[in-house]
Amino acid sequence: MHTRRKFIKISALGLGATALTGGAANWVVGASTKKTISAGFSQAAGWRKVATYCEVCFWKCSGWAYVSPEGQIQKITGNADDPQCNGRLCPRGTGGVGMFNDPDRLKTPLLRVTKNGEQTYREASWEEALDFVAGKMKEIKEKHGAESMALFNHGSSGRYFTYLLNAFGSNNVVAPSFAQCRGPRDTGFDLTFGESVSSPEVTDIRDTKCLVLIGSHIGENMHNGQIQEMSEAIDKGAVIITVDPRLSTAASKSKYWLPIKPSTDIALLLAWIHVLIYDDLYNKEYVGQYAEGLNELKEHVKDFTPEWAYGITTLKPELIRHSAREMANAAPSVIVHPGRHTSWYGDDVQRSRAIAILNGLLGSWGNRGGLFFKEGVKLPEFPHPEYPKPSWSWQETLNGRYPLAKEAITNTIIEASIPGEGKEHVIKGWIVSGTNLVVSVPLKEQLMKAMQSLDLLVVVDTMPMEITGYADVVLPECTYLERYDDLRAVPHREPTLALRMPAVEPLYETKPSWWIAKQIGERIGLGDFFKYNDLKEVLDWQLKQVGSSLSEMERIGLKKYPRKTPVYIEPGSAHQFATESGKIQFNSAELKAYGFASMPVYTPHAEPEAGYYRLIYGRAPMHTFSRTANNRNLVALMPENSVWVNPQVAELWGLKKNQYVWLKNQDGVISNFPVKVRITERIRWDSVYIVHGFGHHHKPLTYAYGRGVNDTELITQIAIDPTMGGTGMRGNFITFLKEEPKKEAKL
Ligand SMILES: Nc1nc2c(c(=O)[nH]1)N[C@H]1C(S)=C(S)[C@@H](COP(=O)(O)OP(=O)(O)OC[C@H]3O[C@@H](n4cnc5c(=O)[nH]c(N)nc54)[C@H](O)[C@@H]3O)O[C@H]1N2
Ligand SMILES: Nc1nc2c(c(=O)[nH]1)N[C@H]1C(S)=C(S)[C@@H](COP(=O)(O)OP(=O)(O)OC[C@H]3O[C@@H](n4cnc5c(=O)[nH]c(N)nc54)[C@H](O)[C@@H]3O)O[C@H]1N2
Ligand code: SF4
Ligand SMILES: [Mo]
Repeated sequence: MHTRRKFIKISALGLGATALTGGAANWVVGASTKKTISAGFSQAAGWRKVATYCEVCFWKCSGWAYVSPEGQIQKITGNADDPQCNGRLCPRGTGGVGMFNDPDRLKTPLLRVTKNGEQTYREASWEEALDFVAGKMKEIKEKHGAESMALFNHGSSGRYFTYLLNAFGSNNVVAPSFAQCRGPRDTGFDLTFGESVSSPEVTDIRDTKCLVLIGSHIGENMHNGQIQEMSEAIDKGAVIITVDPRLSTAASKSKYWLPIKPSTDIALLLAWIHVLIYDDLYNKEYVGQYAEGLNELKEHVKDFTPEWAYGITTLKPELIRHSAREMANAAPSVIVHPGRHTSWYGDDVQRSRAIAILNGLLGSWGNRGGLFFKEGVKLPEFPHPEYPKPSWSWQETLNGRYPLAKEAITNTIIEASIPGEGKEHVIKGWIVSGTNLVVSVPLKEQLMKAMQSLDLLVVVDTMPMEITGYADVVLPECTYLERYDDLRAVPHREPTLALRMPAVEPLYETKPSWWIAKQIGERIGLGDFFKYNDLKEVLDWQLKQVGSSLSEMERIGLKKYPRKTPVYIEPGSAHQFATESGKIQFNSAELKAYGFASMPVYTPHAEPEAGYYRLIYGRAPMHTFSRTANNRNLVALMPENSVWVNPQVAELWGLKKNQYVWLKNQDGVISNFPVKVRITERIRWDSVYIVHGFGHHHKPLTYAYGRGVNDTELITQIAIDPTMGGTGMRGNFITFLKEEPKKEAKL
């Protein structure tokens, strides 16, 4: 069974020699051979300025692509009216054109075939590829029910396939950006305040007097608006407190750096809560009016003194006290940042709850310089028939686990795709769009087993990423610079709408996802759900409902709308939070009802054995996950990752600067490739740090292949959060191999 779907290296096929040559030529001359689209308006140099929003990460900065009369995309800049970027893009957004120019892009649909007993891909027409997908989906529906189709997604394209699946009769839609990312924080804040902090986060950093970052490495985590606001706040004298085992960029700009022993944050948070309550520093008026459960919380944290926390976190009691006092001095203009990637140690909802409670004690939500109330433009949905009601959905794949999961969990959908005796709810087909599961989801063996068991695996991507090698059908999407997409309508401080339109026509045989989803839909009898010829019709219709039009948006790119509701709590108002009682929950009845601790508790986690170091990972400013490792504009800024090692450790191991080593984890898994050693005091001796997203092992990524190391392959242990299924990935430990390991020892 395990050889049913063999991994195919697209490059090994000598595939599309002509397409590849075409690619190389286009890499040099851009899109000059292609017709450009006539919308937009003239610049002095004859360049057109075309409205877009960035897809290099999910901050979605609004910007302009400048296109020369020859049809080349010359540059991309930020839209000055956009409060999310204020006219400035980050290095990744500026380099986004490298996605369009990438010579390794997917160029035509590909179909898996067996030739002389060997599995391979052949180029296919869209007609053929779409017919194949539609045929298989119909078959799956007849045999197993529509619910047996699942979608894995990330980014703009996921929306159209979500719609397709909902119309088909399935709501098994899942994204690693929940269980592997923001899920624990969303759940923790939801339990406490009745709502999550959203994306972009509702942090009022611009006007804060004190910003507390707990493992949130803003500056390397390059969320544009946050960074701009953070430097504005620093200029205005804000105090930054950073808790990180590594001297992050943010830590280097901080008044207090708390180099915590990794995995012990909850002890620190409990001690901070203790100091705020027992030293009488919390915001009494706010807590009295808006929160409940203070007495229970006070009793709960009685013994969690800074001295107690010192023994766990290695942070000096005075440092804990002083930093707590700084927060209280700044309150309510203080933010204990909720973080974003919060699936760390398996008790992450508890940690996020502690962070939420601190914000509650300080009175930050609803006050200037704290967390604000968001508002967005409500766009009506384009009319469509009612979705059929699925007879089961992702909740059933939980089998009674993770009762607080508000979104589907990647690993349970993967698990549900492996048939087993007595398993009632089995997934038989996947559409995967905009997510490179092989690099983003831990537990590779489980993933491989699931992919081998499927009846259908469709991958929609722009690049030949690892995941494409497992597909039955690969559908090449055009990049964000070559397509219309849904309007950006995310709520934030100011309601805005932003448009993405094509700067140039799609290169090669690539197509936008809205078109792909519609084509599949029509082939499986769902034409009524796609009653438009072009997404432009949908956008124009939606815009006209909110007093604009597509032609206006093509001209301005971004439109601001006046707020109808207050940004902060109006003085004296009886504000109700979105919890059941309307009050902030220090002691969560909901957690208690499910048998979980109703207030945060500290639990010790596994420690490295002698000779091993905790593997921690994060971001670099010039890359996004694994998606940019082949982008020629961005690799010029950072070609590969390195492993950060403390000088004491380097000395112990005799490691030299820039030496290449292989990493081996606690389960004997060895990295596919060697990685450069960076010796630095900026990391604690008990941990090593690597930037996620490198070490690609798919040869068609001609630049990224073999450069650096992939953290995911070394994450073979996960700690699952029992409340909502988040997969904590930081309980893995590595050691160094100075010699190249024997081939058979590798994964
Ligand atoms: N080990 C480890 N694992 C992690 C993380 C980590 O730090 N370390 N981070 C976690 C976090 S925070 C998150 S949010 C997830 C993110 O993980 P994913 O959801 O996998 O997100 P990306 O890495 O952005 O997805 C990249 C895929 O999208 C494709 N793509 C890019 N643009 C387009 C497009 O326009 N259309 C289509 N169809 N495809 C496109 C890329 O080519 C690539 O295959 O990973 C999580 N997993
Ligand atoms: N440039 C760039 N920016 C990005 C992204 C990107 O790919 N590239 N991705 C975006 C996405 S989707 C996300 S989710 C965010 C993720 O970014 P964040 O939410 O900011 O960060 P994390 O990945 O959780 O945390 C990384 C930091 O945690 C520290 N750390 C590790 N273990 C511990 C610990 O036990 N305790 C504490 N206190 N700190 C610890 C690490 O040293 C590192 O500095 O970044 C976003 N921004
Ligand atoms: S923060 Fe950077 S990569 Fe993300 S959307 Fe904005 S410009 Fe693009
Ligand atoms: Mo994320």
